[in-house]
Amino acid sequence: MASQIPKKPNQPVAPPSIGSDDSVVLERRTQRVKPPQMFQVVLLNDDFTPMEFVVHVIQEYFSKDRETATQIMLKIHLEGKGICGVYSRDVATTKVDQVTQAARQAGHPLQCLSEPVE
Ligand code: TYC
Repeated sequence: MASQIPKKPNQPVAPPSIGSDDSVVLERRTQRVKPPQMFQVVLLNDDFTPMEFVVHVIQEYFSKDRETATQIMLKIHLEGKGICGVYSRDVATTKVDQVTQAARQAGHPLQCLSEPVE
């Protein structure tokens, strides 16, 4: 027989227990699993990395179209830093490593880091 208590999506239910009159008791539990911490990947401005290289990096590694990538690059250039994307910890770490390696290989000092989203 189907559960008698309406269940919100993903709302956990305790294992059924048997009441004193042999009835089956389903106890609703509040959600215990909190969503994972997310990390924003940030590029920092510098005086040496060419604008075109930064636009290319934002397109390639953060899947932005050219116009969006250009807007993000200009924001970094004017404000000192800018968020390129928000990811799980592992994906953010991989993005930082890939961008840093691409920049060093091309001889640019571009700084990329990840930080927890509040
Ligand atoms: N400031 C750089 C220049 O004038 C461009 C730049 C933009 C560099 C963004 C890094 O994250 C950066 N060539």
